[in-house]
Amino acid sequence: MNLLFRQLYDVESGTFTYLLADEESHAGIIIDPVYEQLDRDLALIRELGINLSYCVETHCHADHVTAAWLLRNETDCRIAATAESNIEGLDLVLQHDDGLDLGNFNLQVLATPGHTPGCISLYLADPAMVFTGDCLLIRGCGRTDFQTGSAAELYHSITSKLFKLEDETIVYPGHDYKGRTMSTIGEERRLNPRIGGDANEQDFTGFLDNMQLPHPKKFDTAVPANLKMGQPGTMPIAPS
Ligand SMILES: N[C@@H](CCC(=O)N[C@@H](CS)C(=O)NCC(=O)O)C(=O)O
Ligand SMILES: [Fe+2]
Repeated sequence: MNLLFRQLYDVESGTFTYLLADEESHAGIIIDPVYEQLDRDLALIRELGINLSYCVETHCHADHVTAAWLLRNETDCRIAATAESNIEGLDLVLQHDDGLDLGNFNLQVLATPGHTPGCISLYLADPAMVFTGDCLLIRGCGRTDFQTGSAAELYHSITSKLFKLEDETIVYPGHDYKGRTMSTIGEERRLNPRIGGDANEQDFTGFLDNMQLPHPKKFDTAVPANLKMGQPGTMPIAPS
């Protein structure tokens, strides 16, 4: 029982896309595909003989447009996300504790709101790995200053859900802006400067509420397009 696993990267937005499949049944899942990377991802899916069952959006992205709609057009995948993501036209509405069946493997949905109210993480018990979207990043976390984010909610998602996983669980985030690719729950619990070590809720929310970051460059294009699963024609300006 082998897991086929690929971590893919979009340089422009710093976004990770993950492709997983059960080598026996060929059932696969893609997590957070990027519009401009459709050809790359589709070629890989076809080369590896993956039957794509699911395309999961960890949340409604604010910084890039999803390739979900385009991928559904080309494969048998069902587009899945939470109701709280407000994404319209989903094939599958996910809730905390739902399981996504990949033959010999099962990914568990963890509701991890905070960056947005509809954010989820996906947990695989064996081999232990968690896809944290924009909840927990490597030595960081998702921002909470738009899309009705909440620093307090994010604190509780990380401490009461993600940090309850085994130390050895590998963390695969939705983004990294410094070239890092993975971490572990134990490492982040110890070393994450915002929420690890001795940091308490007040430290965490105080930091996030005062970050004053500029909005993502594609914010105005990405959010409306992603609310419609990245269907072409739904962006005010087509992605370049
Ligand atoms: N400079 C990036 C900003 C990206 C950004 O704000 N990313 C969000 C995720 S959608 C985030 O939470 N970033 C956390 C951080 O920068 O610490 C862009 O323009 O796209
Ligand atoms: Fe995000």
